[in-house]
Amino acid sequence: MVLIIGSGFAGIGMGIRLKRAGIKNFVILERAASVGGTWRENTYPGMACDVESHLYSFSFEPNPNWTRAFAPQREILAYINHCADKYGIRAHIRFNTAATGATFDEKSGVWRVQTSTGETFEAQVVISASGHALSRPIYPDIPGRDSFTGQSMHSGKWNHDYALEGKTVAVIGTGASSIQIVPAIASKVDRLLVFQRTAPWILPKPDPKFTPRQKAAFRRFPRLQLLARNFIYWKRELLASGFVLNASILKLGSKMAMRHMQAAVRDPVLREKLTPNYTMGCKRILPSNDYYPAIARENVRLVTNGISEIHPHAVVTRDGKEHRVDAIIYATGFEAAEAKPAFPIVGRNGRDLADAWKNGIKAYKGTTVSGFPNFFLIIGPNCGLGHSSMILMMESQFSYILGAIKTLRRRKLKYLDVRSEVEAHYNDRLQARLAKSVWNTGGCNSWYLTRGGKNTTAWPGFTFEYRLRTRHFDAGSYEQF
Ligand code: N01
Repeated sequence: MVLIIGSGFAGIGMGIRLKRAGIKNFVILERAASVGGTWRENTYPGMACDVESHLYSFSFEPNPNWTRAFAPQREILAYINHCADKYGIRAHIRFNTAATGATFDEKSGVWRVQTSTGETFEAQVVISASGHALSRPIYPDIPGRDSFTGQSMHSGKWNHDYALEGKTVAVIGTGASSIQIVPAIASKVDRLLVFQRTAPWILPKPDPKFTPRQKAAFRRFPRLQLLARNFIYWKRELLASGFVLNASILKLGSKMAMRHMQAAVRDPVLREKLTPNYTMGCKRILPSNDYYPAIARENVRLVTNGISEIHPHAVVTRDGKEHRVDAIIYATGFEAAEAKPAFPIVGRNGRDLADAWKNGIKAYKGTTVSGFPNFFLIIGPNCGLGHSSMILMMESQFSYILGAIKTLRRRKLKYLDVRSEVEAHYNDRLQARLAKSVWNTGGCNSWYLTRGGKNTTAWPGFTFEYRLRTRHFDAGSYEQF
């Protein structure tokens, strides 16, 4: 049996690929009551994908009905549900069932996975599709945070019962989530204080609505949609050249971003505050047409003095000023570079994955870890992209994992375990490449890096390179039993 953990894009997509390969004996564990992963959990106002939906969707399931170029959260969630239904994946899912522990039995070559419902599943193959990188919210370590008596919420855990109308609201953080939240709530609240530590690079977002005629054309001529997808794909790969080859495209992008900001913001002091002080691309480049106009509104203030503490009714900045607020929204991101397994995963010789990762998460091709046979990660370490759709990476991994499962079956093996020297060599080369990338050299701190400065999240290349490397399962890199 194959056991998949998680029913977001990764788990549903993997299930579809297994079914299409004729493998029907699989179960998907889902801790919640419905599918969707990050697109189910994150429901903050203004939430949309920041990659165009024609690309941010499965290659085998184009959707001609996207209402606009960058679809909102509810459409993406509906798309995942549609995929689960169309391909008959729902019947394989055990809802409200979280994995709580997994132990490999070397003798039988079987993983025993315990769940929150008290069951134990036995599986030859375990696939972690639980989006370990961006599913656990981070709250900043600000003194007095717990003393706040107003409403606090994280962008990833929005409280829809709290009415923002007429309130004075603080948003802490100016990353991908914040720049979507701020414009969505600026006109609703009485006053909005946006606490910025580092200014983001923001580019215009060409986000047209698709007309009924365009949608009909996509339906009638699927090749047209494929053409649109390919155009977006190559445009974005061009951007990757800036990240990994330090190509001049980022200089061009920086000029564009500056013009974009200056067109919306007239106040020179505010412009100064909004000007990033690091190389574009070092942090995720954000697309938005409405963030700068929102920041320039009368009822919105950009606070850049740095937060020193939080009082029961206020956020206090380093200049000693108390900013009284009714609510604090933490748009402060997720554990990514420092992500640890959500539950104990015990491989060969009783070794825990948390222990194997104590000096930072790492894997071979972001998918397998030496000592943890027949255990696969989707969007594991160093699979993240700064420029394109994560679904491209997932689909590459689906093929690679399927190749491994087919090898197990064809060769009648108990298990495959990536050779430790292969994994080490892969990571040495990866880190050497990353050392030259804009994430490591661009003069910023970001969630791509651990506190010690190691890049454990980003893929240092083009997505087609990763596709080529994962196209065939390289059984020779694995110990076979
Ligand atoms: O989190 P972030 P996010 N005081 O880590 C700030 C994905 N995503 O939730 O830059 C003040 O990017 C921090 O400041 P600094 C996407 O991959 C995708 O926005 O560290 N500020 C930063 O501004 C994205 O990259 C979509 O100085 C503090 C912010 O909090 C990832 O999720 C949409 C602070 C955190 O930004 C995470 O995005 C949304 C403090 N003490 C998100 N501590 C798509 O559309 C932290 N900050 C696909």
